[in-house]
Amino acid sequence: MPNSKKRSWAEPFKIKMVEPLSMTTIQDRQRYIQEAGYNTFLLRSKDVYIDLLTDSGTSAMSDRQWAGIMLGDEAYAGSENFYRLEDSVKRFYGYKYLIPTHQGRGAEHLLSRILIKDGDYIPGNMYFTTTRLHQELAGGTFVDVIIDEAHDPENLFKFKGNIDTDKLIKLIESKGADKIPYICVATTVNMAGGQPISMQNLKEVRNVADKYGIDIVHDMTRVAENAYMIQQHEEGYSNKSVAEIVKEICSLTDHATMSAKKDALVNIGGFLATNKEDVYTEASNWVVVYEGLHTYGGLAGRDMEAMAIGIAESVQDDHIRARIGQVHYLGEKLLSYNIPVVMPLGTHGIFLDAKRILPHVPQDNYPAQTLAAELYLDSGVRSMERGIVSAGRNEETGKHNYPKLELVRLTIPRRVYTQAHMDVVAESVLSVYENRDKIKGMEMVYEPKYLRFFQAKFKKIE
Ligand code: P71
Repeated sequence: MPNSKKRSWAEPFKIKMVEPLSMTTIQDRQRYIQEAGYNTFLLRSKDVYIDLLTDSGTSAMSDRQWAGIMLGDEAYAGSENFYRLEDSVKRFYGYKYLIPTHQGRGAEHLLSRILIKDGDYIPGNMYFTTTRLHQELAGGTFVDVIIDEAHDPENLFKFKGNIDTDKLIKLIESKGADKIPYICVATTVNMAGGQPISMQNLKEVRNVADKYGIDIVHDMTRVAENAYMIQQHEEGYSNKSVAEIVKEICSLTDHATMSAKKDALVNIGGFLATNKEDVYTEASNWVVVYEGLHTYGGLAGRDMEAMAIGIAESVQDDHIRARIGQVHYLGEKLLSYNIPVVMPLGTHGIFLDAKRILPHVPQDNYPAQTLAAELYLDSGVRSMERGIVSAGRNEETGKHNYPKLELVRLTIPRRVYTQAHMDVVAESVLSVYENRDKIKGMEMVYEPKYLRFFQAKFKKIE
């Protein structure tokens, strides 16, 4: 019986242009994945059916954004689009100074280089691969101060992106505040499964930062998604708009790095933003060395225009409700099949718990990497390993880091796929799950030195 009380969410857009998908046979896929060394990063996208590798740079732009592309002011210096972007960043995020960069890691590079000295420690709510590497390359050591619950995929706490302020204070007291250039706060926490931080926790972190005179750097890659979770689940926020909550989050931080390829709905772009003039001055000097002049930072004028418009669209309540609604639709479907996924459901994707799906595969044989390859083999759905391969090696001992979370991420691009695609994905995961006993692990046969997950190659254990 249909339930007349139930009201579904629907996408707040209609589709104006389509891009055909290609289908492959199982024989094709066997060849493609073997040639790719069982690494989904090394597949050609034409050989992928539904691409859930990442939500980064893969979103669909709106007709407004595409129209903005035609308004590119391709001047080397002082492009009109830079000023429009600056205006958007001030209006929606509230930061005073803006330096565009080619993407998020460009901003991470500049900020790490400016703020970190040799021997410093950088506390953060769980590591992110590129963020941590830039901190290390600048001479720092990342320290994970996220709450313990974040490392437990079955824990149902709503704000698993929170920082454990006791851990944070202990670190500051033991190393000395002069060894902590900043606290890194990500909204949401990608590696924990797309988990949000609460406003209350952020305020507590702000208090600690103020007490010790330490800055906060905001990795605001998915800030609108985090704001939506606050609106839905934190007391006192249900009547505030996502846009208001986003602005409040930003107001509690000093500097920001942004990969606009996620929340801000563009295919390329990012920025560094700050409220501090001295950091801005130094960043505008370094940016010309590594990215481009401070009014374009490696981007075309048209890219900055699309970003300025994307930022405004990204904080609309109906957009973000439908975006996270779709992610949760897939999650609920997998849960109804009893497939172990990270709980609570995250905001940018659903994370399969490879440790529980393949308990018979030791972590040294890369369960998540194996599961991602099997999913591709089954249906051509591309996902991403977020486990031991992503975690890399310990700098000193040279041994693998063994993360508690061994996950396969089904990441949903924004405004790209339909509910029917989500059904197909869920059915494919189920089919792999039903055959899980036959799955053995893999061995690594090639390992690059930096960010090894991008290019590592594997072979199956027969
Ligand atoms: C994602 C990505 C893109 C990516 C990066 C590294 C390995 C695999 C995939 C990028 C992020 C991110 C956060 C929280 C900074 C960056 C870097 N995420 N912080 O999830 O999620 O931004 O890619 O624009 O350089 O697939 P960048």
